[in-house]
Amino acid sequence: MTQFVSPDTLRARFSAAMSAMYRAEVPLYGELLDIVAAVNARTGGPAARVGGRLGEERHGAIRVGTAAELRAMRRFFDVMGMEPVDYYDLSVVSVPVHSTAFRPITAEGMEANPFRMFCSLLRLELIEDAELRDRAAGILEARQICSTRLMHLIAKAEETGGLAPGDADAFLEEGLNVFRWHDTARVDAQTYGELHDAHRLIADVVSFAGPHINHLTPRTLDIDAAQAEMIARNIDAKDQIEGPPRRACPILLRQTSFKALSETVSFGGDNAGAHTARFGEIEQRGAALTPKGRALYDECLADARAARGDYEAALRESFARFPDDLDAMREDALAFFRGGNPVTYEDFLPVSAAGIFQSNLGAETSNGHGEAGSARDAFEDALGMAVHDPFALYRAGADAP
Ligand code: OOG
Ligand code: NI
Repeated sequence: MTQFVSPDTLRARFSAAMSAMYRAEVPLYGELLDIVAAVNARTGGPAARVGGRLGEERHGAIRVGTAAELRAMRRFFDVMGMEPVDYYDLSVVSVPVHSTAFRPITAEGMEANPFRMFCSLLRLELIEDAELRDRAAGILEARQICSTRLMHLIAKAEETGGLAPGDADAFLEEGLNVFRWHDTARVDAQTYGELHDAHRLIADVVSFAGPHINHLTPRTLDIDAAQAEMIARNIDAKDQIEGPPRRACPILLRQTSFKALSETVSFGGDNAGAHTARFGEIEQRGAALTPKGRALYDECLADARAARGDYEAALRESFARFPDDLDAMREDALAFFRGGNPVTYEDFLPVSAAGIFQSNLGAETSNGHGEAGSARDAFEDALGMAVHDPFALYRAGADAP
């Protein structure tokens, strides 16, 4: 019988290889890893009880252009035990994409290796200019983000139930190439400019040979300390941490990032320009909330965002309504628990993701795109399956209430 390399092993090797590649491509990412490792080493208390996975923990993000590309990504990540969880509608903040996150769907899988990939699909229909929209679609149709060899290996894994060691090596090598940075655009400077004027993200997705990884995010146990250290090192960090305020009992997800780098790209010949896409992010994870807890979180956040004046103060004030005590959180059924401890939130937050997108797009995010509305059905059609419901996954791994 053939001995297959397990999906957990493939995922762990892929995550490590991505980290090495991004570290070489974006040295500031390496600096973030150093900061996070130092902060985590000196953070004790209950936050430190996150098991052995922490040093290996990271998520990445990519953006694809077509339904076919999204489906290829779904099949690619499935080989490594990563399935689409949740639907994120970014049009609510005028970003023309919608997204899911590929990740292991069991607590055991997350423990074996917690690598996740946030994956956005461009919504070409949100380009208002019909001529430009058709041109962008044509450019995307003509590219192949996965090599023939990679597609062959994915099909082999699907048909035979896994990959033997030699095939696994080839799969990982070909897979890594999909997410590599290309400093030469596939479009001329004129086209790039038009795409960019429609939306900076459209230029990012359409102009290159593939969906370059745009950030890779390590997990810190104390994001305030890590943020302070970023600032102390003169890293161009966002002013504000996204998500809930600092609490004794962290909930969901808090994130911050350094702003996207301006990088030189070639448009053929000696025609060069600058493109900003790649950045660095860090995150702190807290308890996964029940639907009731999430509704309360959304209310608190909406209140803070509606308030005038100092946002941090408004955030602290509005979240005073959210009990910051594990017993109260359990009694009020606000969070999921397993064996006395909160279950860690493994997913993302649309409003936080929006803040991350926005901070890296500059101030002019909207370019006239209104709120286009959710297109979840279209997304799931493109994906070729329904996304998993995160609440159902947390419930399955938690103690009965
Ligand atoms: C993805 C932004 C979302 C997060 O951590 O919320 C994300 C992107 O910029 O492509 O990664
Ligand atoms: Ni991220």
